[in-house]
Amino acid sequence: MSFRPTAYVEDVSPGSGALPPRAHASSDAPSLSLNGSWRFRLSDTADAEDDSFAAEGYDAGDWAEVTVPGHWVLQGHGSPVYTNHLYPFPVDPPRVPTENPTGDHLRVFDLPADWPAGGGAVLRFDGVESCARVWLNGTELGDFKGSRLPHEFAVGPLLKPAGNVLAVRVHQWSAGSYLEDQDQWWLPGIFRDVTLLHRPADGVRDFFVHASYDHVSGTGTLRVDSDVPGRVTVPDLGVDVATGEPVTVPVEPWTAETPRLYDGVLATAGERVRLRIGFRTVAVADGLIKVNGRPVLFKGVNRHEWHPQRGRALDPETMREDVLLMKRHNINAVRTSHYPPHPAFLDLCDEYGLWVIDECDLETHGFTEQGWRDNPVDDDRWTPALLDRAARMVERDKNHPSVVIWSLGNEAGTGRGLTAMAEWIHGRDPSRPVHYEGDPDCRDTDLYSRMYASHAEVERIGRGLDGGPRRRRALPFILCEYAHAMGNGPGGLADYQRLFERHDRLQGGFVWEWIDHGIAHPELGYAYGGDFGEELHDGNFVCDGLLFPDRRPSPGLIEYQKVIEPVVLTGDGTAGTVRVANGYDFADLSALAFSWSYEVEGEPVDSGTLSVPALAPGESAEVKLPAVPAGAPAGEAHWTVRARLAADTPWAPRDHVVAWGQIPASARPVPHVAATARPAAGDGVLTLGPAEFDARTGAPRTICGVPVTGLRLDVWRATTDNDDGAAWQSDLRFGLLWRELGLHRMRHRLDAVEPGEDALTVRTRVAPAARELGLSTVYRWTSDGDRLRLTVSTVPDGDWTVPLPRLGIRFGLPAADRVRWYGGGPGEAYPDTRTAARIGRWQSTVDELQTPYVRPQENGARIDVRWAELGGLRIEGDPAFFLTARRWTTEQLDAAAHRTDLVPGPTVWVNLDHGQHGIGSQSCGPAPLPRYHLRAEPAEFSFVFSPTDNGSPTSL
Ligand code: IPT
Repeated sequence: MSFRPTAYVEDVSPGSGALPPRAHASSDAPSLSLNGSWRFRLSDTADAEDDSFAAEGYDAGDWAEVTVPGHWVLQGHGSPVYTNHLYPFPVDPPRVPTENPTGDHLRVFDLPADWPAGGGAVLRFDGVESCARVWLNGTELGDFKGSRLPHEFAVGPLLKPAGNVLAVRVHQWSAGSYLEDQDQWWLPGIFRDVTLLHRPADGVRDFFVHASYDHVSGTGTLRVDSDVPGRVTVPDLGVDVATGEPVTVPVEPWTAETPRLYDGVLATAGERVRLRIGFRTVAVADGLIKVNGRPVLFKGVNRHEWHPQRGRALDPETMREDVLLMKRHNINAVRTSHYPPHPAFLDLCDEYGLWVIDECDLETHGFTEQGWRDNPVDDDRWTPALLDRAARMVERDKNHPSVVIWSLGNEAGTGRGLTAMAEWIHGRDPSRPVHYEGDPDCRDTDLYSRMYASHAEVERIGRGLDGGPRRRRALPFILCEYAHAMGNGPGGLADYQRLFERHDRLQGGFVWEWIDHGIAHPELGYAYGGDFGEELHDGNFVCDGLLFPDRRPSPGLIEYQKVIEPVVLTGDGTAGTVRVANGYDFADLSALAFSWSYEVEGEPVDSGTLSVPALAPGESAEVKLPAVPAGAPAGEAHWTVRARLAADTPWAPRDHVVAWGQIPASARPVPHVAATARPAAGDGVLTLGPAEFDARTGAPRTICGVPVTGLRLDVWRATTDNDDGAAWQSDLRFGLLWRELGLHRMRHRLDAVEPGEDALTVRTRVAPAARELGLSTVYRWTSDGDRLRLTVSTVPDGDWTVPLPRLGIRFGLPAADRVRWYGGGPGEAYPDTRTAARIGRWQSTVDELQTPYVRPQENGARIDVRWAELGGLRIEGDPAFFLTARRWTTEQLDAAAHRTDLVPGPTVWVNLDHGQHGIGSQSCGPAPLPRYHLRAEPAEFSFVFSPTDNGSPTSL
């Protein structure tokens, strides 16, 4: 028998046999989940011939089993493939390769004993990638494409009380794959729920809840249109009306900040459907996106569905965890990049309050490789498939108050098909604006949207100086993607936020992206592109989230949380007040309780509550701070003011900190060491106060009794994904420039060791091979007999046009575990990722200082450190410094591909940095702003070493 490709797989049509799309609903009609263990057989090709398995009585006893929902490639059958925009098959639409992994799925089920005799039944698939053909009891129901969209089949007459055989053939590749070229793993399978729904006679079919809010009168107008007439009741509002009939009543509006939902029921003769009604009105008016008459500021994220073991087959707990994490981190908006999510996710957004841009399952990015030639979205043959996708999204999700914007898709170029989708959506649901980023002319859209625009460009757009077509100039602006959260970063978030706050037209943005798509791997920790031997892949570009794959927040999320906090608490310490600004769009501050604490050297001296008026959105006030607590010790002091939840909310308990600010109260005394000790020469050794030096090299051997190795100037960092930049970046990519210059292999030439009257001076020149530029570096050691001071002076010579990665010293300690410091914390911070660093006293361990980026890279610096204690040494900085410590060298970190490559050595390597180059977002977006560049300039910085108070080995 020769191979014959299966026709429907390569057909541009959306499929055949499925029912028209309708609203997702929960009703009192019985249903039967068909999730669970299914019989499974994998073939290499989509062969038209062998469909005998679908027949009743087929014996699948020797087949494997898979869990539905799930992806077979994550269950031991075949393997995942990651590409960003490249199609992992030849581009010849709508044809797909002969090698087309095809999973036959079989499930035998009985109807529950109480399954109603009358009525019909519908079989629903909430998501299957990428194309499926379905049989029930040997009868073919049809086939479908549109992976992240629901498909239903009428099956009533085919059902039997027992022994029903459901057969589903799933093909990894299909014509639909050309429309699903999102930047993510290709993961075939039945990855969302399969459900059998009883359909009572006279049951609800499709229905559309229109619930608007008039902010002038404070009333909501409700009208529920239904294919099957019935009645609509909302007990809390005293509403009892016929479908199709509008009713206006006083209501509390729904917003993401105040997600008021009213429970209701739509009842037809045969069925009762639960309604969760949120009254709100979305409009683009006066060039702004307004909800309930007020402009909104999106503090958003792009959310792909991801779980490190289950891929895109998310369980309800994981979805809830995402929503809770978002709410707790001050995020107020989600773009469902780049496909409609599992329907339960939108229920959670309604309930907890998140603005949603619901995006259609459409991306044809790979056609960019051929200048968009043959792009399906500009080819009329594909338009029915595009319209089918638009309708399946809108019809399924139209009753969610959280969905405020429809998005046509992502990165699909431009074309008539997109216009057809927009026209259809505008006609079907005029109550929501339409978004699409890929058309700079905004022909089909109601907002101007961009991705990864630089700060400067965003500012121009904010000022209305961006020009462009007339239609676009009148539109509000969002960044549907910005701040690429790949690896260490993103940098520059605070600078974007200040622009959004300053210019009305800028209505915020959506960080790319929510979570790293790392796949849990027994040997590698988390796998990324290439780890499954893919012939084409895009490496760790798939790990670019604010959460690590296990949903632990990365420093980027902590930074974002601080940058977007809804209350801004500021002050410079001169006025004895704190300025409190309400940054909510709808809520006043009555849900928050404010407190102050007065800290000296990071130790709380006194604390109390602060009474703050219930400021309206946008309002601010100067609030008096108390008098400085009597008897407060001398030293650097701060007021820390916090805004906490005054009561439990559904998303966080009472006392959860929503916002905080620090106000300096008195400055830090600079550490001083009198240079009274004199270097003394011994047997190959120079002694100065508590330190011993190699007399020949001037390098310290012990400081305060602690052996110290390799102390020297250091400029290298293990380049971050943002340092390295994306391959297509036309701007300077610092990581490459640094390596080209040789900054990762600096040589240290010793010029002089000069013991003097009151100092030991060591002169060096630090420079890379093959280059004329270098850093003349002088180490000057002084001591008062007990403490040791190192002052490093460095002067660049040659033509330094490139900033430095870092500038400081590094050295090795034989042992260190516990770390204490006074300065910025608790987490990592760099010059443009430092907003969340709070000045305080912190403790950690060397291991916990490490940030577990999936691809190892520079990480873990603590900023603004005044003093630190580790390994028996106390180190004070003049000025404050960045502290990094780890059990491997920077070079080992730089060479590692996965966390499992990092093997702790016997030495703890400590970096004390005077400066660090900014982080930026160049792994996809702009490099750090010039003000965060670490310019090669003359610099001088000091460290004072002394033993820790309890410097015994046990406290190391
Ligand atoms: C942008 C894509 O829309 C998104 O899916 C993701 O790939 C992101 O980039 C990078 O992680 S497209 C960008 C290349 C402009």
